Amino acid sequence: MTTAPVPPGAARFLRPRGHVIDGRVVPPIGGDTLPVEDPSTGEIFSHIPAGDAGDVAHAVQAARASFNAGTWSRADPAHRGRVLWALARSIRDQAEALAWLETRDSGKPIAEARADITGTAEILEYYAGLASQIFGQTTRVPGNNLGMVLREPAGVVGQITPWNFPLYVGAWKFAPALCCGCSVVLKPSELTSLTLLAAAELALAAGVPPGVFNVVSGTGASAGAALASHPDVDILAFTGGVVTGRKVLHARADLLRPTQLELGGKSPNIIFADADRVQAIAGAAFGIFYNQGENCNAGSRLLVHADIHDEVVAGLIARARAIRVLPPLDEQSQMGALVSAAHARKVAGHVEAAIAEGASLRCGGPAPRQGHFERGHWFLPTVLTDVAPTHRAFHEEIFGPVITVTKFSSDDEAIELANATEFGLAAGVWTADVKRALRCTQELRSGYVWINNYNPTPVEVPFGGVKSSGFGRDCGPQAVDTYTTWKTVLWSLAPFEDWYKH
Ligand code: TXE
Repeated sequence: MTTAPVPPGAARFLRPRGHVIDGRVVPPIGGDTLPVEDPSTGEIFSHIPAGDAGDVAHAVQAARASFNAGTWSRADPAHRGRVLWALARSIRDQAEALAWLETRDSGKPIAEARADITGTAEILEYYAGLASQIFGQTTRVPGNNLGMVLREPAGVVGQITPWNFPLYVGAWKFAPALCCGCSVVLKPSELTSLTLLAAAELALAAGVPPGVFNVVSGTGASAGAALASHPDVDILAFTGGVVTGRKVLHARADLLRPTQLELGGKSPNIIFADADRVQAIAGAAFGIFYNQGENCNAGSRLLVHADIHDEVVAGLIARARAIRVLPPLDEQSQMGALVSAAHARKVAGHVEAAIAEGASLRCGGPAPRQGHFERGHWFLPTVLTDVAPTHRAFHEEIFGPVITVTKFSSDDEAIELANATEFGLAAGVWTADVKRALRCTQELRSGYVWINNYNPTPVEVPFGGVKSSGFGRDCGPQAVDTYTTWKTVLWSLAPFEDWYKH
């Protein structure tokens, strides 16, 4: 085993001394901390500040003051772009340290953590370029008026983020918000806060003014709920589970304030009989097993044409068994540990329920408690076949390395099965037939469709869902819609006409 060494820069961010509020590292008001566990060993290797409503109020106040002061909100967009570019550069410079921290915090393989960090820099670079490309509109309107429609930064933005791609999905939120000139208060998942606390410090060094990018760590019930229900938060953006998303939306409804939600899914990955089998099997495996399946767009429901079902299942099982489930810092690791004991129990419960309902466990399940699986939260790549649309496993998000396989016999049936879910985040289609592919893009009810591909989510194009997967979009120019508001200015070019003159 070749274990990635502790990179020199990691020590600086390993034991955070506080939240990052108003340009300073601030210890939590209550003085409490939360333990940070290495999911692959169960070792407590750090502590993070346990923020509460007081810390959140402090951060929101700092964000509001910085927004009103205009140091960022009214700065030249080109300046904002240069600062975001400098932050991207600093993240690239610290890439190995950040990847190492991400791996320890989340349990994902070091190779995948490195991809997250590179992706984070790419997100920042994209929004650095976009900062000067946010245009309003002008139009002549009746009465010889000039209508100017300005795009303005939306104000103070609250962001609540998950544990599966901590820094990467964090950047999906904070990069466009900063690009637009907003001030941000971000609450990372209490399970994985290290890299976002680090990013807030790096942002300060890169030139983001104090108070513009604040990170407050803490539990969802305490810091998260306080942020979601804070009356001075203009926009709230959330990525997480459906149950929490609903709570956040209730809090925001009481305030009558806009909200963006990305809530995961139960995404179908459809293999038609004419598909390139080798590629489709590789895509199905990558679609579900990347990041231990802890992926909102995981291709968790494989739909396979009956004629090729057995061949695809055999190929998938071979792939699943070949994945190297190793300690995540091992350079050879292709799958790490699940994020927590509670989550591992939940995943195991889903698999047990599926078997009880008639599914066949073809490979995988909880890892035997021996060797490097003795401690930590391990689950092997799992394939369940004979899964019927009536089964819970067909409908409920498992969020682990578990794929269900269901047969279909016609295109109509494939599309009907694909859409038979309350979610609508993503879908994959494997076919050599252009017409069939186009029909799927039109009829699949989801925010994302991959054709002969699965998983890439480049920042240039929007990401988000329909139905219970949420609304609003991360990424692309579309994210600017979340973090800006329109202001209409009507400028008269003619003398004012007195309505009461007669
Ligand atoms: O996420 P939570 P959990 C799905 C996945 C997973 C399930 C539960 O199926 O098994 O959700 O995961 C904060 N007010 N996804 O419970 O709770 C919390 O601190 C405000 C899909 O770990 O949704 C964290 O920062 N905030 C998903 C964030 O919400 C609250 C990624 C997300 O955690 C809060 C993660 C509250 N009352 C899980 N309670 C995706 N879309 O990718 C918690 N939080």
